[in-house]
Amino acid sequence: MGVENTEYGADQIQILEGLEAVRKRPGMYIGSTSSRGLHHLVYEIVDNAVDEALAGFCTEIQVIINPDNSITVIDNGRGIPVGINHKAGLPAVEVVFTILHAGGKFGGGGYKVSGGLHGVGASVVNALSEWLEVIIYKDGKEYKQRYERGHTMYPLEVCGTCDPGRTGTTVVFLPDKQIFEDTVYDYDTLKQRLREMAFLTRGLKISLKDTREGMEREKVFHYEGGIREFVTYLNKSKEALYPEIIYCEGEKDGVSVEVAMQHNDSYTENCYGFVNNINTPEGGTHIIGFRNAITKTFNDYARKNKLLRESEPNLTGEDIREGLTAIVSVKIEEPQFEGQTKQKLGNSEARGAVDNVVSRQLEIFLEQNPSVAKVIVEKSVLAQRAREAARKARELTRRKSALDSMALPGKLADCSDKDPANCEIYIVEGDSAGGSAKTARNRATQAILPLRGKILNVEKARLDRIYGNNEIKAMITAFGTGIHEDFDITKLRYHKIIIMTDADVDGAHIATLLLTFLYRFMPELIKQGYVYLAQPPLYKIEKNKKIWYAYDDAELNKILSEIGRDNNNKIQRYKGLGEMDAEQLWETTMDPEKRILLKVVMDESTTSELDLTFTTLMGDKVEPRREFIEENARFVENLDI
Ligand code: TSJ
Repeated sequence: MGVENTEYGADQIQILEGLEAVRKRPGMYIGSTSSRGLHHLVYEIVDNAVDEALAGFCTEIQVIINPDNSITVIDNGRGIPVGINHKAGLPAVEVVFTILHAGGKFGGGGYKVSGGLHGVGASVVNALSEWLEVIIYKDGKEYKQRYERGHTMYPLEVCGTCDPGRTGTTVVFLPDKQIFEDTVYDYDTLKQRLREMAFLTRGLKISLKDTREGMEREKVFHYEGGIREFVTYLNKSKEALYPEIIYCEGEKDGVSVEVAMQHNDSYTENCYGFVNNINTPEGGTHIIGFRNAITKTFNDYARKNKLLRESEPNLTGEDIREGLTAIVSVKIEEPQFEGQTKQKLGNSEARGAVDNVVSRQLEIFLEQNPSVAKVIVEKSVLAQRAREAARKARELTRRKSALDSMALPGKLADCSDKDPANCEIYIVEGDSAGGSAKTARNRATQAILPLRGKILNVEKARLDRIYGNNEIKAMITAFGTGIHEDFDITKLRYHKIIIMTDADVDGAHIATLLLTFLYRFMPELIKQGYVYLAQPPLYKIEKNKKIWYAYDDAELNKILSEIGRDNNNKIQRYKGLGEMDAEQLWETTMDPEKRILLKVVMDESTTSELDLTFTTLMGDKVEPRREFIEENARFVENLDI
């Protein structure tokens, strides 16, 4: 007894201190205790099962949302080892769940590739769960252990037998209500991330099942094509320029590289980097390596095959990436993350590895597919010319504003306060609504910029046309930030940019065109929370000289049931902002004391999905666009009601 038990006790103390630290400062380990952190717990557990798949021992992962919002994750891998880990004096599985930072390396086979925020380990999930149970199927036995808030409830036990061929790990956990602000799982959030994981792990079948009452549904993700299918998926609402998906795969200096790409007929670049299955919105060395490789390879090919005249300059990376959708996925043993949010890959060997793998294989692909090569080079040459024209247009506007330093657009009714923190600008659809807004506004702090007619769809126009567009020029000069390489957020003249459009489908469309412009050209404005949508009312109800406004049908019904449904009611449905006079517009939509504003937010955890939603909306295919408008509310969060 003696000796071993004492040591066990000492270990236990250390363990509890470790997990106590996680409970004291959960944000340090999972980023936040908001809904985002809550979902992170699932990804953390699933990541461990995906590692088992990457090691070649697991083909299927099931994720189940249980009726009580606990989560079950089941894999058919080898099962977490149950033998005693001699350093800790505990079964390996108990080490995994109770010792902080215990990775998946149990002697020898160091397959585990842990990512940035992820890979902090199952023990963190355990520490932040009211309870967690692990069941392991191995050697014809079923092993089980339970923990509560990180404390082991009983030694690992054999609780039954199983088919001798069966192996796998099942984890069930209930996130702790003492830790998380909100403990209700969102099916769509999990669905998006699990789909992404399935794309990134070719052949792995991942299913998601919601068993909560009234929400029952299920989805299976299984892509034999891996990231090739990911690219097809991202391009699904666009026209591909050629049917092939260009695919490169290889390994160098311990970095495994996988790249898939295809151009579409749009003008924007959609390249996503992943390191150990985690996306890197800030890019890094893997993305630099990819860009170097395609710039060099396409220029070499174009010169060699006389697709570019000797007098013409080289294509830039930007020219070649116009309309390019690409996934760059690397796996690396010890990733170094840099940058403000630790989302940028720093390992220099990743640059060389991606450059090398892509250069060699892309060159071969281009030699073997000359018609595809020609289409891409021709598109790039057009992009080069448009870029040159855009540069000239920009230079013109820059020179103009240098001559006349306050060259604000003529249509802008500016506010008098000069402190941006106090100031708002309303971007208003149509001249008549713009007129009412100008009359209604608080001249000190509210500026009005009316926009006329159709807003240019920046997804469907080249840069020269975009910079030549009057509405867009007016917005750029009014905001004051400049654009492109000149963009400077500290020069922003208003801390609220409020889009005010009619409360109908056309209005929603105009709002999304404006959001698309902001998202593509000034994403920082959205990221830093400066962009809002105004919410004009849908109905005016009048009875005995008293007036109510309703912002949706539910509110209309509520008001009507309160004041009584009778013939003295006058209900007006507003078809547009223009139907309101200045006073009504102020009262319902612009008065900071009474109005509803929706803040536009951007969830960066699944960048590719967000981007898809925007581009789907702007694309040619009607059906996805309608769906988007209906789901539009997903982009925005309720604000100061
Ligand atoms: F970590 C965890 F608890 F969160 C978790 C781990 C959760 C789930 C759902 C699955 C897993 C997991 C771990 N699945 N498969 C494994 N495999 C191992 O831990 C394992 C098995 C055998 C060997 C070996 O060398 O024989 C090595 C390892 C790492």
